[in-house]
Amino acid sequence: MHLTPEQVERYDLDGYLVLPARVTPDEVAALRREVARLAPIQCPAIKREHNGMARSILRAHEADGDTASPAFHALARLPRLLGPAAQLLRDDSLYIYHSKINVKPALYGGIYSWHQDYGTWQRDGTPDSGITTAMVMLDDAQEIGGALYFVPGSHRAGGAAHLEDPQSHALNPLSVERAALLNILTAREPVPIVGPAGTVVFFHSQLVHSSGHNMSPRDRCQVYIVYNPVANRPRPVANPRPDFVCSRNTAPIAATDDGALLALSKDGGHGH
Ligand SMILES: O=C(O)CCC(=O)C(=O)O
Repeated sequence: MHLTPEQVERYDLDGYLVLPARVTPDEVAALRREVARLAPIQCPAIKREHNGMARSILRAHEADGDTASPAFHALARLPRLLGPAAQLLRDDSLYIYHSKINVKPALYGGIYSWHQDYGTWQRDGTPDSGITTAMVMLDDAQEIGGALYFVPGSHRAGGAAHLEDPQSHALNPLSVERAALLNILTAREPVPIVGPAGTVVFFHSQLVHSSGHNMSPRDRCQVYIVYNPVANRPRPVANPRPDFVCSRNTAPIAATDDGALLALSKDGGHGH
C-alpha cells in the first residue's frame, strides 16, 4: 500500500493526494460507532457548535485521556496511513501533532475560513512546514455538505500572512489576510474534495484550504491525523496551546498490524 513515485510527485506538485477506498466500509462503520460514543462526553478536548453539538473531537488517537479510542488509536497507526505519511515527509520517525474528528453535523456544521495549518503551527514553535495531514472521510463528502476546498499548488508559494479571525469558531483562529487571499484565489481555482466514505486525502501544512456550512441533511464527519517528524517537534514558546492541539507526546509511533482496526470492529470497536 505504499505510494508510487508518480503519487509522491503529484503530492509535491499539488500539495495533496487523494487515495480512494483506503479504509474499508467495516472499518468506517467501527469508527462511526466510536464517534457516536465519544460525542456526548463533556471535556475540554471536545469543541462544540453553538447549539452544543460536537464540532471537533480531539486526541482520540492516544491510549489515555477523556477521548481515548482504541479504534482511532489503531487508525492513526495503520501501515496504510503511516507508510505514505513517511514517504511524503521522507522521514520514518513520525509522531502525531494532533488528531481531530470534525463532525460537521447536518444543517448545523459551520465554516472554516481560508487558512494554512502551518500559519498556527509555526506559532506553536514548529520549525518547518514539512508536516502532512491524513484526512479520512467517515461520510460521503459532497459539496453541499460543507466539503473541504483546496487551492492546488498553493503550498509552493510558502507562508501567507495570517490574521486573527474574530468570527472564527475554529480550533485554528487564524485566516489568510484578505488581500493575499484574493491573489491566491484569483491565481488558482479551488477544488472541492468530495468522495465516498473510506477515501483518504493527504495534504501539506501550507496548502490553503477552507470549508463551508453543511447545508445538507447528512452529517459530514472527517478525521484529520497530523503526522510530524520527531525532529520537527515544536520548540518552547510562551503560552503553549493545550496538548490536545499541540501534542507533548513526541515519541515516534510504530505501525500496527494492517488488520488491527478490523479486528476491533469485530469486537465492537472498544478494544479490551
Ligand atoms: O473539517 C473541515 O471542514 C476543515 C478543517 C480544517 O481546515 C481545520 O481544522 O484546520
